[in-house]
Amino acid sequence: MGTPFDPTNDPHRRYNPLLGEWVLVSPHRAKRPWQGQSEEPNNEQKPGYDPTCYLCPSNTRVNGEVNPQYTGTFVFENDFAALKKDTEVKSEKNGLFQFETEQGCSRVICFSPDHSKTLPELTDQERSDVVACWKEQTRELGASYRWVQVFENKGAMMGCSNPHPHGQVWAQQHLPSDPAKKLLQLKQYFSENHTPILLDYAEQEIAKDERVVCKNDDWVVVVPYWAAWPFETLLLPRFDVQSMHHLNDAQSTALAQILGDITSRYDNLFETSFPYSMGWHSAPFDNEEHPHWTLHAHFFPPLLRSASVRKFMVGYEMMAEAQRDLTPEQAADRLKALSNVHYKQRENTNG
Ligand code: H2U
Repeated sequence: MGTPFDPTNDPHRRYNPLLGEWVLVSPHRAKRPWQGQSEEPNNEQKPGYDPTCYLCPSNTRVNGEVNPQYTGTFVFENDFAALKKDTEVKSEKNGLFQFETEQGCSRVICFSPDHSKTLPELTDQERSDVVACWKEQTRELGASYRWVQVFENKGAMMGCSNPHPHGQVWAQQHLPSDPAKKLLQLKQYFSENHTPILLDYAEQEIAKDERVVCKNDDWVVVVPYWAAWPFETLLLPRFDVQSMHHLNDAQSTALAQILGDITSRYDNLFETSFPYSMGWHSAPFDNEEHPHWTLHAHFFPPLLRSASVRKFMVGYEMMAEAQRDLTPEQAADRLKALSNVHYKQRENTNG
């Protein structure tokens, strides 16, 4: 017989009830040496305005259109949209060969005219304007499309094509694969427990206090028990709400505050602009009630050990299932111990 199971050291699998998938946790692997790829952290101070940036106010985009002299958020139709609203509706199933056309739209959302800033470096008021913009886009696109995906790719490591602070919104007629899986899981839990899983989960995480990174009266950020990415977090409301555009003013203000908190902690972790993909899951827009659904956001950041060493989701993860090294509890402890004041602001205050 081996030594008794130690979750901080021994391999185990954790269940993700949102997707019905498992994650392999191998904490002992965090100690292994690394001689692989190192990313080049980019800590260079950007100018407030970059004449060569496609997203800065009054600059000309790739397609020749000129951006207005915007002063807050600015939304435009993606010049290289992945989805088009007028694609002919068509589907076909021929044995193993099945397709359906998709109608939708993709837009770019500039968070600020200031090229040098990122979400954590904006003021609470400026972040509130971003939240208002997300709400407006969700409301508008939800009137025409079944799924509205608000997201942000931050940093070149996550495929972001431009350092200007921006995100995107894509909307489409069909429910994409992961939200479709999630919908089934959330419905299943609700039919068995008569409460939304994510409200139960938020309450239980707050009570346990093992994976909570930060919270305010309306929101909580946790490293989920089933996190796959090293410093993955889940941003949850502490009240019943299905969609982004249903947030009231106080809830939106509290959201702007906690967004500043978690993204500042992320940047403080390795004192670098922390890359991630984040996105919002509002309930599908299909004219049905969704009492099982709770609005939430995922942050999927790739960095593992430093500003230059990332987690690769490759071989085993591509072929079998997600795998992580440090435990979610260790990741939460690291993030929780950090200041929520952005390191650049501290440097400025300290002269
Ligand atoms: P990402 O950095 O997350 O890739 O988002 C930037 C988007 O901006 C990208 O999808 C679009 C790209 O297609 N874009 C334009 O629509 N017009 C431009 O002039 C440059 C970039």
